[in-house]
Amino acid sequence: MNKHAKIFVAGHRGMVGSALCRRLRERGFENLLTRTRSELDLLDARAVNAFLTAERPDYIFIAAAKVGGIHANNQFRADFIYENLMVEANVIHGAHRAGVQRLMLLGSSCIYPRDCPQPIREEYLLSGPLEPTNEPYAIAKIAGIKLCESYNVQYGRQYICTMPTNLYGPNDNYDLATSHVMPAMIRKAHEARERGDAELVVWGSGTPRREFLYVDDLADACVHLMEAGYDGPLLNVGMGADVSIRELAETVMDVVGFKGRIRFDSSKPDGTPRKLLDVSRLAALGWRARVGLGQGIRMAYRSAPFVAQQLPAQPPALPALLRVLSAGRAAGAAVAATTP
Ligand code: GFB
Repeated sequence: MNKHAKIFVAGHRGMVGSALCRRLRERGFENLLTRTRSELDLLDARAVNAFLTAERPDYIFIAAAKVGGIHANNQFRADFIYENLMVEANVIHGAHRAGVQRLMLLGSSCIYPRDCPQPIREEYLLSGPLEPTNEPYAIAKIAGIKLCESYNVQYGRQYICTMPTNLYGPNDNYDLATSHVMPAMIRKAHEARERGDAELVVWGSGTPRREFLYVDDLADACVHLMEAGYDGPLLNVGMGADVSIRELAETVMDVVGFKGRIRFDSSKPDGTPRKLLDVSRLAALGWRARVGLGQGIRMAYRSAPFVAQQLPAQPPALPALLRVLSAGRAAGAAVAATTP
């Protein structure tokens, strides 16, 4: 990849898109092309075509998507399938029409069958029924994969697809009604500690298992693949290890310093029992995740809006921050109270 290459990051304000921009800049790519939703509506095929034909980027990363946790996926089923199908169709077809040769579509581990063997290998795609709570979203993402494969076969494009496991990190969604479990746990534990609550409510039974990847690790993998010129089939991106939702809640409570007990709310769905990706295909290409779960949760907690606002304007370097956070945890004190 030429360092002057023009790179369009669709969805640059989201958690994944902003991490991709950070990583691309770190790697010396400065010619990044971005558009906010009000500048370019990715649901509008005509506008997307006009934009891509005028700009003709060398590379495209599709990080734009309608995403959410188990409740949002289940509740806003029409929005999830419609918006994701349209964004993928518009950007992928528009890219082809504009002569863009290289593109990466970001998907999700929920594209795989609900009850497939673990860890999940890429070839299990379309081998069984999907998890009902996120079927519309998964169908849209599978359609995106098939769009890429079809343009590659019919027109010789190099449109690749990466399927990350559950992600977390800076710019995550902390709205408790629509978020994923990680930001929900961080916010709930923080607020429970601030209020002095006796318990923290965890949806479902706590037994489902999930794999969590810090979003900067995902961005590193994506840029690594683009730079390496990867143009093979679908690739999983994960840590290669998972935890139960109960273990996740306990780890988050430990980081945040909440000492109460957990109460499970069985009126909420569990979703897929387990989603652990087999990452051997990616490992064979020379990439592995670097941020461990405890370290990642500390960094995510530090960047959460309700914590970041309480910290000094000039944050200390990361190692110092981690010391501050663990000191706060040991004392059971608010992060704000332990920082100068
Ligand atoms: O992260 P999450 O919403 O999505 O939930 P999925 C993971 C697990 O955490 C489920 C439990 O078993 C939830 O019941 N959980 C416990 C909670 N407490 C909470 C809470 O307060 N909030 C939330 N949100 N969950 C999504 C898919 O599935 O994952 C998407 O719906 C996508 O399509 C995404 O694939 C990565 O991992 O179940």
